[in-house]
Amino acid sequence: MRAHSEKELEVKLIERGQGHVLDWLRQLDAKPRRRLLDQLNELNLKKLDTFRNLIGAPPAGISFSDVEGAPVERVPLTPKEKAYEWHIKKLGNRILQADRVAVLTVAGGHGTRLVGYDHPKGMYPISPIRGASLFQLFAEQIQAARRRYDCSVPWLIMTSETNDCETRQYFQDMDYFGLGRRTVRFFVQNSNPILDSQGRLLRCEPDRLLVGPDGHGGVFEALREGDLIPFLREGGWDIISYFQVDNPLVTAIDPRFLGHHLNYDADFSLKVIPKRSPGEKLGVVVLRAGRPHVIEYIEMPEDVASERLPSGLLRFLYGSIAIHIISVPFIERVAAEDDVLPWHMAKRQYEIINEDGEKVMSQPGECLKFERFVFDALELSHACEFVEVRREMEFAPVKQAQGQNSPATARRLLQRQWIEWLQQAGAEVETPKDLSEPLVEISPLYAASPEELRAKIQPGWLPSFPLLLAPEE
Ligand code: UD2
Repeated sequence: MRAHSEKELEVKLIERGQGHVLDWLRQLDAKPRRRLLDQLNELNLKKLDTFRNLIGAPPAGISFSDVEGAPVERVPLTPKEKAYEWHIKKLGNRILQADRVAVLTVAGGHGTRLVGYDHPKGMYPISPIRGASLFQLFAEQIQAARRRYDCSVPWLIMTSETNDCETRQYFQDMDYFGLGRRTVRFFVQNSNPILDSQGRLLRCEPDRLLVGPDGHGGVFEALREGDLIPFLREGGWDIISYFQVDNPLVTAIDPRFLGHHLNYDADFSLKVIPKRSPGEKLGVVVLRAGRPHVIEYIEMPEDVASERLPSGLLRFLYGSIAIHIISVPFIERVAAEDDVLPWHMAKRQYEIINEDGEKVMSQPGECLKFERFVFDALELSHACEFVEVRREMEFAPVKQAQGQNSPATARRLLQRQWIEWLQQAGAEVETPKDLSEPLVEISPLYAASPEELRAKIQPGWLPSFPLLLAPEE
């Protein structure tokens, strides 16, 4: 982007209702003034215009007259369905053996709800006995898949301006968890200015604009700008297994999911679960005028979310748990087109510099953040597949410090899963009533599924707790 002269910049800012920024500049000494000017020069004015227009004319609420629940590939129950799934899984296995799969984790969010933890969320020590981080659990799953399928599975990690350095440093300190430095690729998503309700720029420091990551939908632009599309193409990885950094229960590489994606010739597939309650914070999967779509929970009016069919089931039952398979040619197509994904505006609260130059907490909802959502790309897909999974096997998001979706609930769910694996593998174990204490942990490097565990333990084995099953150092 060409740097504007100061005069040009002044004009452009005034034209966009940002005259107050000139006062900020006047009050700063040379060095901080330069810093702020550099940041202003880097602003994407086209996006700023878009955001200001959005504030002036926010999109109308969704009309649900042409919206219906999306068809879903259900969890197999009958012998016939299970036999079909066996073929699907085999297809997935073949794609892995052909080394076509890369993993992508979106880890650029601010994680502001995890109060008290001031590092990238992926570094959070989540496992109950070892205290392994979210990143470590994913790394071990990738390592296990590489061995199992004899493939290379590169790992792409999207960070943002605020957590990129610390994330990279952490991986370096952990020696990339043995994955090999060249096979872990970081790329940084873009940031957007955060605006007040009049569309005016805000500051987080006297010489720094308040900005925030541009949403996980920024992944397309960021992959393109990070030159990762040629990397994927050259390596022959044409399928991406995508998930969020906050879910330690994710099956990072899932042959069943991959198989469904390929079998349907989809370019975007999503894992879904039945919502536990109308208000559960999951985007719901629907057909809108016949086209696949995800309606984010904040855009779903309460009365619509609670509507039930005569069967008693929710009209919009299935929610996305943000685990996707995305084909690389599709990513290339979306990334090549600018501005195809819509912007969503969210009201938030941040620390800002007020008119008197003091740092204060803004009013709740006073600051407007602009984000894109990866699932809006569904609109552009030729074929997409919604695949139902079991909640207790796939979804334990760490969103907030306490209560539901906290580290404590995630640890309980991880332990419950490992106990079930032990039972399925033939060990003599009862499910304990209280799973809040560290009791059991199975590293994916020891066994990444009940089948792998069965090959390692004797039927009738009576383990003692706490039990850690991990490869010997
Ligand atoms: C997300 C989904 C929701 C449901 C839920 C499941 C959205 C908008 N909603 O809700 O439908 O599937 O997850 O857990 O996604 N991230 C970035 N960059 C950003 C913003 C987010 O990398 O600019 C990452 C972030 O690090 C996290 C993930 O995306 O891993 C989810 O972000 P969130 O916590 O804002 O989404 P949430 O929980 O509201």
